[in-house]
Amino acid sequence: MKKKALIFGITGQDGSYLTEFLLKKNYIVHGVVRRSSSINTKRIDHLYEDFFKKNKRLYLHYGDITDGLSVKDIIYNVKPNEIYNLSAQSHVAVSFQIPEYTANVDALGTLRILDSIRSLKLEKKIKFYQAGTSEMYGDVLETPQTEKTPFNPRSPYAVSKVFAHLMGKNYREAYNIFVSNGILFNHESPRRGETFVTRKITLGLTKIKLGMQKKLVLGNLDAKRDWGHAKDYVEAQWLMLQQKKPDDFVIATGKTYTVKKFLEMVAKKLRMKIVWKGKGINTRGYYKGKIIIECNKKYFRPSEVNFLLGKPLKAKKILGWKPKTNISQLIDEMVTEDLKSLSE
Ligand code: NAP
Ligand code: G4F
Repeated sequence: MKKKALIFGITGQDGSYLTEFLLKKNYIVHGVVRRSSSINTKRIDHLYEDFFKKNKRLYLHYGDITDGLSVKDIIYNVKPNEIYNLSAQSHVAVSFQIPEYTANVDALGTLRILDSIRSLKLEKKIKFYQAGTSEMYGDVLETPQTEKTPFNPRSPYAVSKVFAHLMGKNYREAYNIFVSNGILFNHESPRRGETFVTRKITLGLTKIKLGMQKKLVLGNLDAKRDWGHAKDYVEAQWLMLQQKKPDDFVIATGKTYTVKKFLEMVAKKLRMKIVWKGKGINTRGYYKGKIIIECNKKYFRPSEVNFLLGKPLKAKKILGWKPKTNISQLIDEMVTEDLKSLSE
């Protein structure tokens, strides 16, 4: 019997890589797509199978994590072996503008899945993965961050994810449900949303190089992040559900860079020499004598997470996982794909 997986958030960056990964492992994959006025399946269109095809391996269902009825109904009808909850309002800065919605999706959404598993009495059948985040460490209380580092969240997004993480742990202890929480540090790819800083930089600098854009306006260039490749990180999500016992795991590269350094590495790949002037919000980046990088307070957060650095030792020991892609390979791939899509 083929294993069945159900992915909430299948249309997102991670959802698309996880779907590819599971199909290669011979799973039948079901995914939840939310209704929108325009088509939002771009990242999985290459995997789409005709509705009427026989022996299909990918099934899409309309649903929404804020709608408890659809969540329960889909779980009841699919009865998967594994559920991956990747759905989220995942933009930290946006979570300050729509905090109630963010909590509804990211915190209560997780509870809706957990309680559906419980009330449908599927505790023994389903293993559940919850997409937790390094943002939960917030204003970090220890470096590097491990599974034992206390959480100190700094945004409505991160507070909601702490709720989801703890609720997962509670359902594991109270109802014996197999719940594994990932604590994933930033992971990027050519499929990364265009308003996250790495993609904003690769796309922005590529457009500037091609003469399609004049300036790139950013926020805090001094923040440090531990950046990996999404393709590597979905493998860790799967590995967590292949264990005998549920547990929580930090997934990271163990290396951290400033946003400014990331930008410099992208510029180098594009053979652009940037000359910096000024500091903090007054930082300016010049290319061929013209200002191409500026900072604006619009892109600063009311409370920032200045520094993140993960230690994925437990994942290495128990899951046998380690990152395959370094930051230079990640940047190469992102820039190459942006150059390709902009030249088409
Ligand atoms: P993403 O690209 O923003 O994808 C989020 C997914 O959630 C999309 O499929 C989105 O659908 C879906 N979604 C949003 N609201 C929903 C709702 N109300 N009902 C159902 N689905 C909804 O995020 P990602 O980068 O793939 O990340 C996957 C998960 O890992 C998220 O939970 C994120 O918070 C978490 N995480 C990400 C990182 C990272 O660095 N990427 C690190 C740690 C944790 P649409 O396509 O329709 O918008
Ligand atoms: O790319 P970012 O928006 O990612 P952030 O806030 O770290 O969150 C991402 O990673 C988390 C894991 O740690 C996920 F849980 C979350 O869902 C998301 O995927 O910002 C990275 C850093 C921040 O310090 C931000 O202030 O870049 C800084 N930054 C500077 N200028 C900017 C910009 N961020 C964005 N989005 N846009 C800018 O113009």
